[in-house]
Amino acid sequence: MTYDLFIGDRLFSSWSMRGWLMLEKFDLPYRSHMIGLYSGTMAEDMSALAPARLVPALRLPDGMVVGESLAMAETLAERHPETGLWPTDPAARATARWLCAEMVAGFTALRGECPMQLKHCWQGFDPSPETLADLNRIETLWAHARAVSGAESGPLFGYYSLADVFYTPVAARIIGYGLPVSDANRAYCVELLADTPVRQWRAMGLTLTYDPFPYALDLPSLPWPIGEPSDARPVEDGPSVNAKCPYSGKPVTHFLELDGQRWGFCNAFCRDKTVADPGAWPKFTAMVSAVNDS
Ligand SMILES: N[C@@H](CCC(=O)N[C@@H](CS)C(=O)NCC(=O)O)C(=O)O
Repeated sequence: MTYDLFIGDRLFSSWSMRGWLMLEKFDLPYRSHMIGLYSGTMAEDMSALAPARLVPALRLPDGMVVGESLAMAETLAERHPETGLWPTDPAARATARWLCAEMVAGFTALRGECPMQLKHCWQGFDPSPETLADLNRIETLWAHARAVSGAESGPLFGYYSLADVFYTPVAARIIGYGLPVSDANRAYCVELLADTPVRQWRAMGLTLTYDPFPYALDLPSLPWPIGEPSDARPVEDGPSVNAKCPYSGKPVTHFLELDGQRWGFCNAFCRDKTVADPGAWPKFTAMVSAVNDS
């Protein structure tokens, strides 16, 4: 049983990120398929999924297609009640549904003014009063969720649920545009973004380069605040310390250099996602530690 998930460019497609987290965070089996959001091929790429026309879209193992993130979430929760996609407590579950529905329907100023991008932390961004009102509303909803669940920090309902999935791209906007929220809510945002799957999503997004960069601002930017600074860089040749790719076990063909050592991978994508954030990949870090700590 495997789901097919259709997504757009990872650095920018906030809804795709939600769709992916629904599967990845809850250990549901899936294959990802990229749709050309910026390449001009979107309509053609989506044609087999009609009438779905936006990403994400989900194809169920029986071939049925579901569009719209909230419908995907409900479908997965119904099919996998054991996974805890929604909180188990009825009051928490109702509140989580409310937060997700309001995310889908609302915050148009924030969404329009601060498109999700996972590369820059813009400095000196000046949000409009409408965006500040959206942020205020989001903080009110998060406080309400915590009052219902009793969770003072961490996931909104005490353990990771669809509510955290739906607000992860909001966290990326708060951090990426330096938007004003309470210290506690900033810490929650950083925690969401520091989660290994989110780091992996971002690292995969960084394998693509954009010229011009979508949604660029004429502002200085700081490095993304999550993940260790690393001097990893792609290199043309080996030999590498390892003969087999840490991800697939296949012979290595693509190489990176990190801290004076060369490491190999079986394709450019896996090499480049590792260059983007080496610490986000447990199979890579375990391989490096096994060699260097022995
Ligand atoms: N309401 C939809 C929104 C999906 C959406 O807007 N996706 C964007 C990418 S983040 C998209 O497909 N944009 C392409 C377009 O508008 O043509 C959902 O909840 O899934």
